[in-house]
Amino acid sequence: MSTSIHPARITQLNHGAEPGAGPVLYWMSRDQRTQDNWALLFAAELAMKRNVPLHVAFCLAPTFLDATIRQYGFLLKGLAEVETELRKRNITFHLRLGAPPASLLGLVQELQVGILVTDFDPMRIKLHWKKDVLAELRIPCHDVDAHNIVPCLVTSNKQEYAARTIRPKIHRLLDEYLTSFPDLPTVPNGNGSRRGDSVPPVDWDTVWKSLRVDTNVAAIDWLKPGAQAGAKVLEEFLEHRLEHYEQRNNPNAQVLSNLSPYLHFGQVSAQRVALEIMRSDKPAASREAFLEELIVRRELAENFCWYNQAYDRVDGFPDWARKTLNDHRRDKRPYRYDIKEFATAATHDPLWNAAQREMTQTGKMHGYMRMYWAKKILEWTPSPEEAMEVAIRLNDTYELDGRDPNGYTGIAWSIGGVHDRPWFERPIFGKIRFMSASGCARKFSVQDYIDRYCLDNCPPNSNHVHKQ
Ligand code: FAD
Ligand code: FO1
Repeated sequence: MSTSIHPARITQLNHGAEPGAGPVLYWMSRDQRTQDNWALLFAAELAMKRNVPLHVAFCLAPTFLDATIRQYGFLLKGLAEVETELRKRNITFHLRLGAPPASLLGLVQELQVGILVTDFDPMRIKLHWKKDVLAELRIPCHDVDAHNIVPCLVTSNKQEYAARTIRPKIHRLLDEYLTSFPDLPTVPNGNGSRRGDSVPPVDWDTVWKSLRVDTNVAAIDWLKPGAQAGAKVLEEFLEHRLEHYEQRNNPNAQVLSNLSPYLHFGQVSAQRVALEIMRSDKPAASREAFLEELIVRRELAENFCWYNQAYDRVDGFPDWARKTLNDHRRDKRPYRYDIKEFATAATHDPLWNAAQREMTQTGKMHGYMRMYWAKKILEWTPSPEEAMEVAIRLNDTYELDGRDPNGYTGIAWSIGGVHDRPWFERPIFGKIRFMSASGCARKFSVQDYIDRYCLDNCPPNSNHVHKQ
């Protein structure tokens, strides 16, 4: 099927099914944006070629892993913008309440959909949703990698050991895949099969009431949700912070992009960010350091989750790491905390507590601190299994960018040496890389960080701290 979208981004998930004469439906999930979205562009192209309408649907699950009202708020406000933008291009947006497959298959039936388009996502929950939908689907389904610059399935056909092994495979393909985007066209009505324009605008209040999530994790106000706000955060990063990005390992320096929530919800395209970074006149060293994280580290995380479905478990760790952690399973833990003590930043370590408070108060812990934070959870829990559970639970409850391949991979790197190598052996960690507060103090002012996030008994979730 010739298309202006690179064909290697597209994988037909079921074979043998003939396309129907009805409209094209893009089941939006990973990439919640109208601009720079290869899955949406492909669906629009299909609709125009077949002269049928284009519909877009988002199936809202009442719960999603450990998401709370904090993350659902960010997601829903972003979707409201998607609905408005799609309507301008004669594309109908459906918000379906309930997890797939039922919420999706009902719409496929109702609209007599002729072809289904989905967006690539390595997460287990998404693979299950797609498997259940495909079991009942009688029409073709095309999965499009709209999240990665080099499609995950193209970069490598196996789990990569480390950044150093995947980097050349990605760099070799950037010229072919890091291209600019066509604009999303207005899609004509087509030859009249069921139009969606009789679909009233989404009643977002009813949607909000349908949620069954924890409402105690307050929304944050220092980042505005949605594609337009995300584009502004990118602009402001390019202007004011990118040139200082070599200070990225100093949590007091506030030089990170703050793009991860927008990338996680797909409100901003990583490919768009990369194009803007390449175009920037800021120092090459800063731009390269940033692209290493945005492209190599992020797409390494996708590779890990896709090829290792135990990405959130100890048995997903490399053999050397599982062995060394087993050798030290019985080592005495100097401190032991349960998830409640961790969640309320009630440990003996003011630095760790500050990192936890940054996460609960702002919804976004600094990248450098996430490594220290996760490694101490390994040190202060009875087993690596419990450490994984606690780290993932807290990360996915409080982080705006949580419930993401980057998170499972970052936690597996910290606790289980994934993509890392063996270090000098020590109690509890074995050969897993160790980090200490004194090590942090050699890199940045620990006291400044503690003061910033750990004013005496500030109420949890208080927003007294505002990021820039
Ligand atoms: P910037 O430094 O501005 O980076 C820009 C983008 O590059 C990020 O948004 C991200 O897409 C990518 N990136 C940067 N660092 C990494 C990395 N180490 N691995 C993969 N991609 C990276 N990231 C999440 O998106 N969600 C998570 O839940 C998450 N949990 C983490 C837990 C632990 C224990 C660790 C060690 C890392 C985790 N990360 C997670 C990765 C990284 O810390 C964040 O992506 C980053 O701090 C987000 O802030 P930023 O966009 O301002 O970062
Ligand atoms: N994707 C969906 O298709 N439906 C949902 O209801 C949904 C809820 C949700 C809540 C929090 C969150 O962080 C992500 C959520 N996602 C949902 C998935 C998300 O859009 C991303 O695709 C994955 O989390 C990243 O791979």
